[in-house]
Amino acid sequence: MLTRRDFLGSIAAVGVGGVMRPASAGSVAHRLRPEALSVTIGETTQTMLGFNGSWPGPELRVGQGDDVSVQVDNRLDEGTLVHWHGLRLPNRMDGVNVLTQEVIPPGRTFDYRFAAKDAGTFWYHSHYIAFDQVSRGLFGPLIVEEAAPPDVDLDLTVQLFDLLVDNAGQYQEDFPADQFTGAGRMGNVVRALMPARSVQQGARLRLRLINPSIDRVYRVQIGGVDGHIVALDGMPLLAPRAVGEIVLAPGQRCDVIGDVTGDVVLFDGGNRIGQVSVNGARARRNIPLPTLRPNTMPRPSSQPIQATLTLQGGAGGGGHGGFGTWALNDVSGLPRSPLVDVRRGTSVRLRIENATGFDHVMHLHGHHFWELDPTTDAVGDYRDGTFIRAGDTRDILCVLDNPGNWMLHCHMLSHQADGMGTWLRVR
Ligand SMILES: [Cu+2]
Repeated sequence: MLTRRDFLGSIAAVGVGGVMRPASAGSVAHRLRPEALSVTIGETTQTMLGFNGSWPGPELRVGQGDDVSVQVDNRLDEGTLVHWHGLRLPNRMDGVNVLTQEVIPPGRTFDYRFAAKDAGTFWYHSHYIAFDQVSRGLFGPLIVEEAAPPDVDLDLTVQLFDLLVDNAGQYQEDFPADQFTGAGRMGNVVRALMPARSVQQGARLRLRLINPSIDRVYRVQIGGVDGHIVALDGMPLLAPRAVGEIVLAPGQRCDVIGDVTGDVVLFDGGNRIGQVSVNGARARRNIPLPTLRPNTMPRPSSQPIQATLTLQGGAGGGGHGGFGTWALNDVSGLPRSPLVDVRRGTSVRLRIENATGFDHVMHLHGHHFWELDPTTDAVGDYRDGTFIRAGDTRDILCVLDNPGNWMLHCHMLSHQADGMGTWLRVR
């Protein structure tokens, strides 16, 4: 996390006129060094995982259209790799072992290179033994700035994270079997991790909420901000939406822009999990809240091919053909054949039936998709993760326009670890 000094520095850099970016696309090089590090949680110091000496990893910022290169230098004593969550990038840069690359062994590096096509709020994380490595801290925000960012005083990234600690306050290293069979591993320390401590009353604020928790679904309420939701999963909404209770499942993001009316307090299900206090005041802007310009979206066919995915298993669930606790279409883990195998540009309408007694969030790599309204069939939000409650069915529409082998899995990482993953092939 940023230190207080870093935070003050970032305020100075943001200034009144917003973040300055070069007018034309450039190239940005970052390095990420996954490593074990000491983290103080409450009263105790313990060994966790992070990047570049930071827990969680540092916030990477690039500009839309930039050619991005990130060298990952694995200093862990185990393998790892990095997935760029929500980015529409070349398949070989997607950071998924078996499907797109080999695990980066200890002491070795891998160069990720991609163009930052979409502006928005994204994040990066380990995709190897992810339930464990992400739970220990191998994640961080990836912000792609608009060429002309909205005029705000503070652009604040908030990571909603939970940790499971024992009675002595130590991070619980082992994952008992029951953490894989139900709603997942729920931490008992729940925090909104954010670099800012204070903000001026009347300031215009952009909040970028990210849920990197391995299993927890947040029900976020925000006090002290008069604003609206401008983006979900990095993609601007066509029309901004009122901020009520924001349901944020693992992997999902939400951007809010608003004016500060008092201490900014974040709640999860009524419990206070973070605060940015008011310090000083400025006159509120007398211009309307900004919205965001949509990223380029593909055009779906009116006659998509149809496919069905049934989510199965879990404690108390019915039988299925897979070997794990969870299964997708009777297979646990990646099946030999993809769920769909299509030519580039094919539109697919996928019906996802949650036949389990638990909620899930299905995340597709390399693409976004539209959630379809269950009653009117109208095209809804353009996302990379869809939250499906126990017993519900969700139809999504996707233009598979990015060639490669792409994972589709539950982003509750305990579920993924025990069977909930499949893949799509785009030729
Ligand atoms: Cu799940």
